Amino acid sequence: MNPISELNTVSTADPGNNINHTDSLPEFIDKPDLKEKSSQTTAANEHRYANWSLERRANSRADNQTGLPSKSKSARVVVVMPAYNAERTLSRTHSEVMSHSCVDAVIVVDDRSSDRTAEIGFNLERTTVIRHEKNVGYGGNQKTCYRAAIDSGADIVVMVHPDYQYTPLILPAMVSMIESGLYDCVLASRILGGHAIGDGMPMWRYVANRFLTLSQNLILGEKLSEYHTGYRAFSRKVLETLPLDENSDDFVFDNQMLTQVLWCGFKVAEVSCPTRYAADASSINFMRSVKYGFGCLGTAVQAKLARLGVFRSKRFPDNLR
Ligand SMILES: Nc1nc2c(ncn2[C@@H]2O[C@H](COP(=O)(O)OP(=O)(O)O)[C@@H](O)[C@H]2O)c(=O)[nH]1
Ligand SMILES: [Mg+2]
Repeated sequence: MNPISELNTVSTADPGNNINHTDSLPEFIDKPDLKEKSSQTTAANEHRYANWSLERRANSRADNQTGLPSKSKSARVVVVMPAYNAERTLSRTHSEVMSHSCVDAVIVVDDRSSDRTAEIGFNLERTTVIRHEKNVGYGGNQKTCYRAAIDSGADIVVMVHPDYQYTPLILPAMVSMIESGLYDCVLASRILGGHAIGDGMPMWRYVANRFLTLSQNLILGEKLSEYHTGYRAFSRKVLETLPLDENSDDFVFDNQMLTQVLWCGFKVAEVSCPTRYAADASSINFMRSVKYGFGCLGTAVQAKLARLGVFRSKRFPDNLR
């Protein structure tokens, strides 16, 4: 299936941005009306968001004072957000992402949400909204994200969940690690630094994360602090190389993609990332997590067997090792 062929796609007002990915305005959007509703929603929800990020931001130095190299115009940075029922948190995530001068554009892919995610996205600056005509799942959503990012000319692509669970404040650090040429992929780790439980990660999730990570490290011979973060940066080369269409359309896509990154020998870095577990952030439920966990183990075993030559896999092809 090619999800792109099943999309309604939207290009938003996009000053200074040259995304030309899509053009047909969707019938479900009436622009003036949406603008009004969107600002109402934003105002109404303003007080609901946890304030850790804003407080931290007020106390932090501006992006151009951090000592990081200033934005190299040769690298186009596109942030992609696979969105599903994210109306409560999309604007906040977006505004913090866009507060960094290193970001050129945002692509929001709405996987046929039942809320106003797409309409809100449509009003965000330098943002392209792509709306699936039908729900294809989290992995299918990311396939669209990466395809659109490549089409838009991205050199560096950062994927962050729009549920405001991961702070956009470390985005420049992630981008600069790729921009340096030292790494192809950067993972924002909730485990590295040891703050996950203090940040509110439920104990059962923490234990499952640690168990799966240990298992995958042992099976794959790697040494990552976690394989399950929803905040990752990739070089264009990674996205052009990986056979992403061979992966699931479900949540295990993330794990399969990361295993492909390792399979191909791309260099992976990790940075510590605080996480927020608030009521307005989404989290997959226990049963879906169990399915995800088995999927992760299955992915690691599959990669190991492919490496041993026991069987051939289109997901882990010999020519990419
Ligand atoms: N396409 C799709 N995306 C989903 C679905 N459920 C959650 N998401 C999105 O997937 C991302 C991760 O889901 P989330 O529930 O936050 O998982 P978490 O990693 O446990 O916090 C979020 O950006 C959600 O918007 C779904 O059923 N379909
Ligand atoms: Mg979440």
